[in-house]
Order: sequence, then structure tokens, then C-alpha cells
Amino acid sequence: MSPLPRDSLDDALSATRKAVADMLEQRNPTYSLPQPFYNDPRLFQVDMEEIFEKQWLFAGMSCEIPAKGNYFKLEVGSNSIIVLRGAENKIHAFHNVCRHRGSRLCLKDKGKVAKLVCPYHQWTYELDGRLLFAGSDMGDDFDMSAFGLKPVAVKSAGGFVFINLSENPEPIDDFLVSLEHYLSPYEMDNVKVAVESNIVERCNWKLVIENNRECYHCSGAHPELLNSLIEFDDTDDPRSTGEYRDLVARKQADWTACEVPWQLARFGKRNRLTRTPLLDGIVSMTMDGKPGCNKLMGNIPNPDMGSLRILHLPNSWNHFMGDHAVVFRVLPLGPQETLVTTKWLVHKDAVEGVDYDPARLRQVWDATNDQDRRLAEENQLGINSLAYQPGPYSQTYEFGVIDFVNWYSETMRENLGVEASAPLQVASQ
Ligand code: 3BY
Ligand code: FES
Ligand code: FE
Repeated sequence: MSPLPRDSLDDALSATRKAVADMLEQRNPTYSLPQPFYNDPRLFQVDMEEIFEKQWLFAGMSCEIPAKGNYFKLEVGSNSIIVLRGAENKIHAFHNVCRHRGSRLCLKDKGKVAKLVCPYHQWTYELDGRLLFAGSDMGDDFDMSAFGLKPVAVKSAGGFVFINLSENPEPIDDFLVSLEHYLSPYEMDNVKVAVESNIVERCNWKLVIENNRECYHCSGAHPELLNSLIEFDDTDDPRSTGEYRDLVARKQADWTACEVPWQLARFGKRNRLTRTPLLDGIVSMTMDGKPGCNKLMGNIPNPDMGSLRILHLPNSWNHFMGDHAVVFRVLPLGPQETLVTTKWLVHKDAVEGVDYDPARLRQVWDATNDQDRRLAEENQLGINSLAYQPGPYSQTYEFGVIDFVNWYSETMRENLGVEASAPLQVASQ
């Protein structure tokens, strides 16, 4: 008897999963990944199942859903997710899928609702996901309580909202405690999104993150960003100079005096938080380095806060300055297509046109995002060639990329059920 189509699909998928595990076991950990990791549709499916459907993802900011009934929607591959604020200020996340016949419930990217009403046959759900109304013809033995919306794990700290599509999410509270601490001076209940951008990059999501994890390309690509950013952000950085270390010591003393956290904190390779100076005399990532918003965030005492950089793998990096913050979210759309969302945050009482000009606020990162998009798209096109083979990362300039790719590789192998203790092959120098 020939196998059922469904069984042969399973066979194809398990063959891909095995190939992924083998390729990761054999890869050189200081080289870029083999080609299929960047362009193969089957591998993309494994990425979605093992990374994006299992890891904690940055979804959005709690200030985007300030009141009961506010929601926003995001798409994680083929999974549509609603994040909303319910009663008693509680943040919920649900699969955006009606329990009747599966229609999506919320169609808009954001909005405010009293109840969640399905557009197909008007099944109606409470903000906590309970089914309240299912028409009048479902029969006497219909059990409404068995048809609530499917919940998605959600956690919020320091104004960030994270979701996790897995049934058994890994612990993340140690990072969230730190995040809350680093963001306390920003009073994240008192911020708003001043302006937002969404760009689609024609490249694999890992190329977006790899590009962000190094500044090897900065001097050739980012004139606007380099008006404020120092290319390295750690006194341990092999490129760090005496002058840089003096600047860091001076700024850290200032930040300590005004009780603003700056210490480097790491949670495995997944999360990194650190406050580092911008160029001396520069206080913000604007074209002229002056504040982009005259009203400072939270209870920040002066604008000279450098940048609090927050990394969350697999899908976010962030810069918090004294006057505004820039948060980034990465969501894969396909093997060679990725959505990058950027939001500029300011104090919620800052007045547009008076305290800030959105066009000026966004200028540096609009330019930088566009430059990074081009670089990543060219990277993708080269990788798609017959000629591509994994190439060596520089330990001096690209250790951040090595960290990301190794996090990806270890996470993937663990989730695929490969022995975590299997030694990775170490590159000969
Ligand atoms: O996230 C950043 O600020 C920079 C931009 C380019 C490289 N990356 C570390
Ligand atoms: Fe939602 Fe029918 S699919 S009410
Ligand atoms: Fe860049």
C-alpha cells in the first residue's frame, strides 16, 4: 500500500530536520552558515518551527495598548497573534483564530474593541478569551467553555511585551528582572510611539540580525549613524582605545551619580544589556547629535545618557537615549523576505511639533535601515549564487555575529533534540 500523502510530508520534514542537525554539527563555528540556512524554503520551515514558534519573541511595547480593549496584531510566519489589554490592566495574547471555523478575528494591525467579534459568523469573545456568544443554533449540549481563544504565553517588563508560541516556554524571568531595572528611569508607562516604520527586506531574517551584530560595515555604509555612534560598545572590545576607555570611565561616573544603570549584563548569548557612550559631546542619534525631543524620558535627569543597548535574540535590538528610544522588531515573512519594524518612543506628554519633529527624530535610523537593507539584500543575492560557500568571520570585528550564529546553532540543535554536549568543531586559527 502506498503511504498516505501526510506520511510522506512528515518524512520529507524529518529528512530536512536531520539534514539541519547534521549541517550544524559539521559547520565551522567561526564561519557563516551553509547556503540552505539563508535561502531554502524547507529550512525556513524548520526555522519557524524550532526558533520562532519556540523562543520568546519581542512583540511590541505595552504603551501601544494603554487602555482596556486596545490591541495590536502581529504575524509570526503563518500564526496570526493578537496582543491586548484586558480587565485590571492585564496583558493577554491569543491566537487570532476563531474557534468556530478558524477565521481570523482581528483584521487591522491595531485598534480598540469592547469584545472580540469574529467577522465571519459573529462568534464573540471576552477580552480574556472566553467565548460569550456563538449564535443561537449550536445545540443544547454545546459547551461554550470548551471554545475559548487559544492563549499564547505573554510576559511584559520594562515596557516590552514578549510572546512565546510554545506550550512550555523556556524561563526568561532573569532577563525580565534586569530589563525592568535598566528601564526604571524611563518610566515606561509614560511613553508613546512618536513614529513607526515598517520595511520589507528581501533577505533571510538571519542576514538582518547578522548585519546588526557587527559594525565592520559601519564606516563604509552609515555616515549619518556615525555622527553619534561609536563603532564598538565595550571596553573589552579588541578595538577599544585608551581614549575610549577614559570616555567610558567618565560617563559611567556621571551615570552612577544620577543612579542610571549602565553595567553590562548578559543572559547567555540571547540577551545583552549595556549603556555605552555616544561620541563625546553628542547626546542623541539625530543628524546633529542634539536631542530629538526636548522633553526627556521618564525621570532622566539630563540628556547625556549615551545609549542603553538591549539585544534580544532572535528578533530585537534597541537603543535608549535620554530624550528618545528606538526599538526594532524583526519578523520573517519568507525564506528571503523579512519585516523590520522600527518605533521611535518619546515621553507621552511630549507634544509633536513643539517638543519633537517626527521627521527629524527618524532621520538617522531611516537612513541607516535603508543602508542596512541594501547590504543585507546584496548579501542574500551573493549567497544564492553557485559560488557561495561559508566564509570566515573576523574575531575582532564580527564576534557579535559569531555569538548570534552560535546561539542560533545551539538553540536549533537543542530544539531538534541533538545532544547538547556534542562538541562543536573549533576553527584552527
Ligand atoms: O545596532 C546598532 O546600533 C549598530 C548599527 C550597526 C551595527 N550595530 C551594532
Ligand atoms: Fe468565526 Fe464562524 S469562523 S464565527
Ligand atoms: Fe548597519
